[in-house]
Amino acid sequence: MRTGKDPDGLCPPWYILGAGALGTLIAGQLQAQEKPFILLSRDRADRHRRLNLGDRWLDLSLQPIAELQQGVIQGLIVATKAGDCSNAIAQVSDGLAAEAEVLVMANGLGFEPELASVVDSSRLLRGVSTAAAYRQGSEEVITASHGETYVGRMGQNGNSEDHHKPPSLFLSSSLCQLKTWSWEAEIERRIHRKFCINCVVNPLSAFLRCKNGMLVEHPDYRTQTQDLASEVEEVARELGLWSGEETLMSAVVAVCQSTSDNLSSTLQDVLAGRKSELPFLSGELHKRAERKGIETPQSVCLLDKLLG
Ligand code: KPL
Repeated sequence: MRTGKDPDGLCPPWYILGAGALGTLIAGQLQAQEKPFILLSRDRADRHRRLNLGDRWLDLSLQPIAELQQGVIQGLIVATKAGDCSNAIAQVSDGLAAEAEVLVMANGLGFEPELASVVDSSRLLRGVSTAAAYRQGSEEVITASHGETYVGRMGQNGNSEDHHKPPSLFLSSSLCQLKTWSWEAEIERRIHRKFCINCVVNPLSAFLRCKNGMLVEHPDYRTQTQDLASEVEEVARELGLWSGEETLMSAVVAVCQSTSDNLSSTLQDVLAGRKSELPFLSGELHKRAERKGIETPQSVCLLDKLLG
């Protein structure tokens, strides 16, 4: 079942693993621009998503993983949480063609070693997106912002030259053609930047149970956002994750304003009683800081309150 059209019939579909908010939004972006895709579901009974694009609804069909044929996947987009990527990829490993490209969209850092055990680094791509969407009930996804999505290669086996290899023809004729998507040779820098922003927005919005915009609009919340951003920025500069003149707070303000109606992915997880990505955000920041003898009291306090 190919759910996106392909007028030329030339491009193989991208298979999307993880039919949550981001996976469904990516499927919608592909469908809106007539690029072929297949949105996968883990559960045979889970067959349908409705995506609100602001001005219209899109109906999307899901294909159960159990119905995947061997070796059909040329391109896989993994839109699961950081801690679930490796298991999710392992579940479709029979479906992956030998040369398949695997694009991992997860937020956070610290899950890369586990990923390396299921995907060869030469086929691994990383994506960073400022797109935002949230789920409404079990089938509906509401787009809060189409944002910008960047895709690139991490250096392989410590070889920093590898990330300068250009995108494959498949990638440049499909995902890189989407309006809000682009190729990024320096993807690691973008991953670090998003990590720092998520280390502020995600735990705090989950703790305060507020939409992203409130973090900078509500005076008391803005003070707490500023305090946490100062802590994260100081550590991130020491760890080489944040550089340049821009303050983390100004980047956080920009993201909160452009996704003001969104519930952060961590708040969505907390409200739904799901495991969140916090161990790969504030948890990972704290781990790295601790190794350097730096304290992160606000992040640790939020982790204690949110993870118990
Ligand atoms: O990445 C996000 C998330 O919620 O995980 C942001 C950009 C903060 C959007 O909500």
